[in-house]
Amino acid sequence: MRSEKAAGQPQGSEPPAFQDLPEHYGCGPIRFRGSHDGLYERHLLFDNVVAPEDADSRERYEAIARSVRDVLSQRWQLTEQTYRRENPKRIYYLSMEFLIGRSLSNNILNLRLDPLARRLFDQEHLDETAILAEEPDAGLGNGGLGRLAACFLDSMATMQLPAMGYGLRYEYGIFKQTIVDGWQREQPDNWLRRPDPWEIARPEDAVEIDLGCSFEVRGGNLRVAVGMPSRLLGMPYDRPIVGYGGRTINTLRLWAAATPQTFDFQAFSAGEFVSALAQRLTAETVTRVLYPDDSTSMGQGLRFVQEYFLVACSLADLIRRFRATNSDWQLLSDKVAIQLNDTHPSLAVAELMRILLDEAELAWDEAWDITRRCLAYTNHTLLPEALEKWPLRWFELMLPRQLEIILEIDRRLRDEILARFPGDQGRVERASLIERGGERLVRMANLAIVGSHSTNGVAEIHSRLLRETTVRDLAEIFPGRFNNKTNGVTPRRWLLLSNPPLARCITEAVGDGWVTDLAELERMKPLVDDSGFVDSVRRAKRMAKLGFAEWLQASAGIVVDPDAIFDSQIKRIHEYKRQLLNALRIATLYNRIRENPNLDIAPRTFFFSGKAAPAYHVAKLIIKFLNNLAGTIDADPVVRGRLKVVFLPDYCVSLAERLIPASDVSNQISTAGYEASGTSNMKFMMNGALTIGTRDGATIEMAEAAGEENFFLFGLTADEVAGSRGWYSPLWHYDNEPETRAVLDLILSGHFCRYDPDVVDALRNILLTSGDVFRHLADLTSYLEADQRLQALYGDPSAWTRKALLNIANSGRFSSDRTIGEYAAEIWNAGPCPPPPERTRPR
Ligand code: 26Q
Repeated sequence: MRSEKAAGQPQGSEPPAFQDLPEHYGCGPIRFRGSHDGLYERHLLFDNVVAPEDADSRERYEAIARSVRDVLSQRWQLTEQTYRRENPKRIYYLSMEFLIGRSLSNNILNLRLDPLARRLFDQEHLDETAILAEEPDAGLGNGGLGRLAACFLDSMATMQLPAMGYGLRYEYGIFKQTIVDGWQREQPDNWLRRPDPWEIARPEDAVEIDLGCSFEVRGGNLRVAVGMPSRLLGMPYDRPIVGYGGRTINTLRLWAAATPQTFDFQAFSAGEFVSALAQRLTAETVTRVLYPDDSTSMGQGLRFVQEYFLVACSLADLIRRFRATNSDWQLLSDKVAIQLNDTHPSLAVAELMRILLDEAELAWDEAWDITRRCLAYTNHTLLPEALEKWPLRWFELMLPRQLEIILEIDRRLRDEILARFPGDQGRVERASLIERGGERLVRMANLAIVGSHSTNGVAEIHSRLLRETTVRDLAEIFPGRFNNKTNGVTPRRWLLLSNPPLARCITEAVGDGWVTDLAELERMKPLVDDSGFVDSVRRAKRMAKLGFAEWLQASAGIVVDPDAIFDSQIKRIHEYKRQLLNALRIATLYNRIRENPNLDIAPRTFFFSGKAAPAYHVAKLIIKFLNNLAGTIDADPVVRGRLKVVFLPDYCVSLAERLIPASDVSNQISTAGYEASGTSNMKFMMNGALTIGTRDGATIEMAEAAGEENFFLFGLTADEVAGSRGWYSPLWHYDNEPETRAVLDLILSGHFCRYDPDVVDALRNILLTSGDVFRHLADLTSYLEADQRLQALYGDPSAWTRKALLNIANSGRFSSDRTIGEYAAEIWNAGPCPPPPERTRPR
């Protein structure tokens, strides 16, 4: 035995291996209880120095997470080794947001370690729910765009694509929302307070970034110090992205900003200890916090620096990787595909040109050709106020070389347009990268379109409107660049992980192929009339509802009736998403019951959840109104027990994972033409909720897939909304529709807002006086009609479940695997690069 040899080790021979240390080293033999491999106890003991029986649930979470990481680390580095050896075309997904949520249960699931984890939880009598809840959500995003990036990473790893995500390691993610007296309050999300077992710092891969100016903090604000060039250090932190099956493990690399010189020694010796350190604080400010806005972009200098920092670090890193195995710059576009998640990283056009011109010393035409072949851009919004435009002055101060390049791109673009459309100066101005008039602005969408080979929207209607309205001139100049990639969501997190009862029921019926090929759900179709199967789907929904109700009571003390229809609208609070229209519907139902207490109406619980951008006053007011509505209904003895409104604070990925499986009804009711795609709509669909919604975003394609007869569509179309712009009047609806008038009279009488007359004034203004920009009143009547049909159907449980089942069976197209397959084939021209299948043992 090696340990015997070690114990009797004669001096001068080989020292014992660590695991062979004899008892007299002071600790006695190390023993681990249980029949598993003991990783968990080892981590508790050696990382936290705590006995398993004394550990608290946070320590347990860390030990389990580290054990899971142990299991994946070998495959993780094997994946990277394979990419280095095979040198395939790599995909880089650049995004200012990755809304990851929790990782432990997802990684266990994707590694197929769930049976092992189950045994550990059982043997050690661990409280699984409490332990999983110790992991903070990684909330590095605002909403749809950030969550889409996270779903894409899951799909790319599952499909064994050689892909990598690049983002920022914000110290503070999306703020925590609390509700005080009905109003939203924001609290900082200090998610990294405790060590995060999923991140690995890679100081050896740090990069240095040059800026044309310095920054100082004055009076709490970041200010530019002109004419003082500075450097930032980009410190990478890697997170594993486990593909389903655990064969491919890709990397999400997040950059943290730091000062390159750990100390300014000269200042230090001159007695400037404090200011030397203070400068370091300034550098770290750059990645301190995620901007909590998802619809306006104006006026934030620090955001501009954040965007450049992401671009500069990521490009430096991927170019270094390219150069390690390739000497010919001409090969760059054969080896690198860079996807820009919205315009936020679109400075990549100028930065890549700078690298190719100044570092690779290529000629302009060569550099331009390579840049365009490498880059592709995804647009996520048509809202004009959300289109990024940065003051040209900021470029002068911070990025003078990049500005020079942008102006040269613009000069050539103008020449090209004039050559093709002689005399059309209007078109030149509209398509230009520079907006003139007032202060000169750089139009980031135009930069991204002109400097890339592909521009895509995220649903058919959105891609069409993008081409026909938002950037029409550029679409006419470069028609071949424009394409659609309808969004999708990962069925691993959004069905297999979040809804075990339904996932089991589906697998029992059609096998488990759907997990990696969601189109397989279609095989459920022949079973729609099989009453046994329909019953099992109904029971699965019931279990999810019971589970949610239990959790809600335990965690928030809120009691809901699982026999009620669970009717949800969960998303950012925004006027165009029309939470107010939902409130008008609920207030109308309330009115109907009060006027006719014997009304036969199915009990319903309406769930709202979502955050408002802290500076978006109207959105915050909508939250207040929803809470007042909830309170008034709860206090009304006639309506209480029949209708209930619940506003769930602090919407996040983990809350969505709980509520979506439990929901019967999904509200997707944006003003048509405004929601680019939506993605929660898809999650609801695959979890067997029925959708009541407008013809907007991907909801249109979902209804097409499920059959309109299995959907509750209502309201104006996007073309009708656009066409009504000249003549629409909310007053017409108030004057001519008795229920519309009644509900407005009730709301404007202050019935729900007795102590908040300001809220009433604001609602009057939004819905009537200011012209009801988002057409709430135009769609209210048809919303109520669709709602009536939906209620009637609920009275027939097997007809309801039949429709739910057809929705699930037709949701296969909305897997992010399908979306990523299209990006890979049609934009990136890249394919899988699987690591060798056998387990390799450490040498
Ligand atoms: C820009 C500049 C400065 C500060 C913030 C921003 C910013 C940040 C986030 C602007 C927009 C966003 C996020 C947008 C977003 O989430 N859009 C949603 O993207 C989803 C995925 O494609 C779609 O499904 C939704 O329809 C779309 O609203």
